[in-house]
Amino acid sequence: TGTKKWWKNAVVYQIYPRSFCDSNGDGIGDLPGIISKLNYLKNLGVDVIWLSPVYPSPGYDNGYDISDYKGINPEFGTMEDMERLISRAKRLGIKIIMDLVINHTSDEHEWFKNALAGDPKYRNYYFFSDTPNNWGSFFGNKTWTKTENGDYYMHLFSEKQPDLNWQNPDVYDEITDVMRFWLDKGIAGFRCDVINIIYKNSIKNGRRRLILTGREHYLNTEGCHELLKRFNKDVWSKYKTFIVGETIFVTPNEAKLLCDEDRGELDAIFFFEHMDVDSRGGIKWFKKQYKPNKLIKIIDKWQNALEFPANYLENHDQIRSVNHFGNTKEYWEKSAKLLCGLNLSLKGIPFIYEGEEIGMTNGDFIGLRDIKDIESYNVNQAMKRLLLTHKLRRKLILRTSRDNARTPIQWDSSENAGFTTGTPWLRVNENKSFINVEAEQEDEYSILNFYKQMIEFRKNSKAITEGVYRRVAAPNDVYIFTREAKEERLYIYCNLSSSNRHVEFYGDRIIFGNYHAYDRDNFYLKPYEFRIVASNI
Ligand code: TEU
Ligand code: CA
Repeated sequence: TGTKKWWKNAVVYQIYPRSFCDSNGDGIGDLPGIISKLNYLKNLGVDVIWLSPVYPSPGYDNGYDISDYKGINPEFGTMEDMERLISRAKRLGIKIIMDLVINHTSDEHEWFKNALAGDPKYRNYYFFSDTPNNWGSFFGNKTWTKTENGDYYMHLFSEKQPDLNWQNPDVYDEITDVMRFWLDKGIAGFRCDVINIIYKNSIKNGRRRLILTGREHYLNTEGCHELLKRFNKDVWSKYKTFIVGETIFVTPNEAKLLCDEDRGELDAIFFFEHMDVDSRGGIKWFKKQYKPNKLIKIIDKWQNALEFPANYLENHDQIRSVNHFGNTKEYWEKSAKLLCGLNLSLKGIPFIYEGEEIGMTNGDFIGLRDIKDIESYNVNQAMKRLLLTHKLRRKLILRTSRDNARTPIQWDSSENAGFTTGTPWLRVNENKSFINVEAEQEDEYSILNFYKQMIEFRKNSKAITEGVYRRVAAPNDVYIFTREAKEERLYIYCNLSSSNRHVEFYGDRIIFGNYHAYDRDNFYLKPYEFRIVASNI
């Protein structure tokens, strides 16, 4: 359908620069560190890098609070480093998409400073009011902060992230100019941060809710769809871009309006429903038991809903997938490979988060002092106000904090896992002793080598890159689906449980899997077994 887009067969790898690789010993990952690992990524089979923000920022939300959209945070390097990264990656056939955070800026951005100084032009870039509304925030803190002038400004995230007023045409001009600035440097597109909440219809009070009072005024508004159509018409369509939107709280129907091809808005979207499969009442800090059957139902629903979903099982905001949906004990290796196989067999574009390819797990934090994330800090404050004990807050936060996915990448088993020669900004997990790139490169049966083989398999399979998706069956905790193109039909088996599961046998010959011996007669899947079976059409 439509012109074959270069990104349709791509495998995307997300880099959270702060935690990827430090080249100058200050304990913070940086651009030269990323450049030093481009061959590693090429070797893995990566086509596109999604680079989390590297713009100047006070780092309150680790770069998702931008103070200059056209610069590079000196902590990560220089503009020359960025240009070198783009050109070196290009030479290796790797494209880069950058993180576009345009729902809000940092409160240290020039625009906000001018607004605080009373400049009316810049005050209208944001939301100021003498009387705050009753809206809730994403980080559990207040949504309005008082200025020295006695009025208030609105921020759906932290108080250092004031929301931009997208009803203001000046904001449109500023940000589309930013987009062109980076696209002209050879960037291949953007991952758009919380893109479906940027247009607020009004800042009137909302209906009181448990989660995000006021969201009816800004979630998936018509104004947002109009902006996306204009971004596409005025900017993105003039370059061969790939645009993926981070869209929170979307239903399949709302998501279709954001990314179906004929809409002329986004190319793909990240939905969240599977991330919240074990969230009690939609709040990830209060977990309920994870049930594989529920995960299967959710993934199947989204596979049927969207023409081209963005598939992911973890990112810099979520806990590690092997903790979330796999097993970190006796089935650590098997379950990490199963999750790889599942993610890379689905219809759509697969995203791999840095460290996922070696089976990195949640952090091994000792106490709340080890946690750096502003979201965790604010949630801890909110829990204190709710009189939760330290012991309970420690448990709830350590197991869910976004820092679980932000521990330094484990390149080898040396003191700081080869991430830095200095003091790492966040605690390195002790399991770097056996979970690290170097060890896994040497082990033919490692998770890393399974990722390489699965990415290679996927690239050579028309059924997976272009085929039709159809769920075949979902016996208890097992997900069986087909991917079918003209010349190839594959049956994909995923046993998402830690026990043997008898299943109906379909297909003719096993061509890929995460176990080596198969029990031919009484057919069953072993714990966390992943299996691809080809069928003669
Ligand atoms: O995240 C959007 C968001 O709502 C996150 O807070 C996420 O949903 C939650 O932490 C876990 O479910 C984006 C960025 O990915 C995140 O890193 C930023 O903190 C946030 O926006 C503000 O820019
Ligand atoms: Ca550094």
